[in-house]
Formats: sequence, structure tokens, C-alpha cells
Amino acid sequence: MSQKITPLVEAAIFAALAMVLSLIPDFAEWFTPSFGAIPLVLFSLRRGAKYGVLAGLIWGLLHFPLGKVYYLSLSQVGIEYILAFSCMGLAGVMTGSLQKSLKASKKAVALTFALLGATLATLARYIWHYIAGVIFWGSYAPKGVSAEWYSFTVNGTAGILTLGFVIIVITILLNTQPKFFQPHTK
Ligand code: 218
Repeated sequence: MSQKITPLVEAAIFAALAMVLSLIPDFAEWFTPSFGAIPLVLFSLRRGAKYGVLAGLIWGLLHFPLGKVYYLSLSQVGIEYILAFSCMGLAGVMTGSLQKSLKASKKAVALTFALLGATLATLARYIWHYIAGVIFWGSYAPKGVSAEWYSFTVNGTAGILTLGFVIIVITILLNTQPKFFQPHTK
């Protein structure tokens, strides 16, 4: 395959994988972690932020044809399904540092960079859900609970759980298949 289109094909595949995992039912309402974040962050660390953000955007857009969008208003959907999902690709800002560390056989440093990228991406995404939660979802807060506190607890829990699963998988993959994060080496 032409070297230029390989990362694009991978972006489509990983976005589709993320979407399949997003079809797992919300077993804990809005506290439910986002399992699709796992393949999306792995791919972003492999290919960098440019392709990562593209894959995140595709993942968000796939919610529309599949009818998986929770729609309150146009701006809410723009924030939560375009901006928030695209931000997950920001894990790829660490790709250069990660690959340099792996090349120098500095595994612990590599893991630190990978986890930093994952944390940045998850934080960026859930800050958008927090903002949307305050502005658009406040009326769903239990009686006597402020929109800010409601959104913080709901999206904070979902974000931390999501990051937890992502961290587990990154740690395993980096120790067993480090080549996944070095697509340019044989
Ligand atoms: C307080 C609150 N409730 C619900 C939402 C909506 N939300 C939260 C997290 C993730 C997503 C994207 C689909 O998984 C959505 C729509 C919120 N932001 N805040």
C-alpha cells in the first residue's frame, strides 16, 4: 500500500473500532466509561495528533448515521460529538517523544509519555462534556444539586474510569507489543 494512505486507512479502521465499543450500552447512565477511547488513544499514540484528531472526528461523526446522538441543541451536539471526540486524538502530541524513548530502549520514559498523552486527551475531551453538562444538562441534576457539581461528578467519574481503562491497555500493549507504537520500524 502507498505509504501515504496507510495511516488514513488505519484511522478509518480505528475510528470504526472505537464506534463499535461505543455501542456497549450505558450501564451506569452518564457515569459509564467510554470504551471506544481505548482504540482511539492507542491509534493516536501510534500515528500522532494529526491522524489522531482525524480518527476522533470520524468516531464522533459515526454517531450520526448510527443514530447514537443525544441531541439537546445544535451547539451542544457540536461541542459533545465533534469537539470532544476530536480532542481524544490529542494523545498523539506525545508520539514523537514516545517513539524516541522506545528507540533508545527507555521503556519507563516511553510509558510516561504515553500515559501523559492519554491523560491530556481524556482531560480535554471531558472538559468539553463538563462544559456542555453545565450549560445544557443542568435540568437533569437531582433536586438541590447545582449544575456545576452535577456535571463535575458525572463527567469527572466517567472521565477517570475511561482514563483508567486506557492506562491499563496502554501499559499492557507497551510491554508486550512496543512495535505497535513504532509503525516506521521493521
Ligand atoms: C451532566 C451531563 N450529562 C450528560 C452529558 C452528555 N454526555 C456526556 C458524556 C459523553 C457524551 C458523548 C456521548 O457518549 C455526552 C453526550 C453531559 N455532557 N453532562
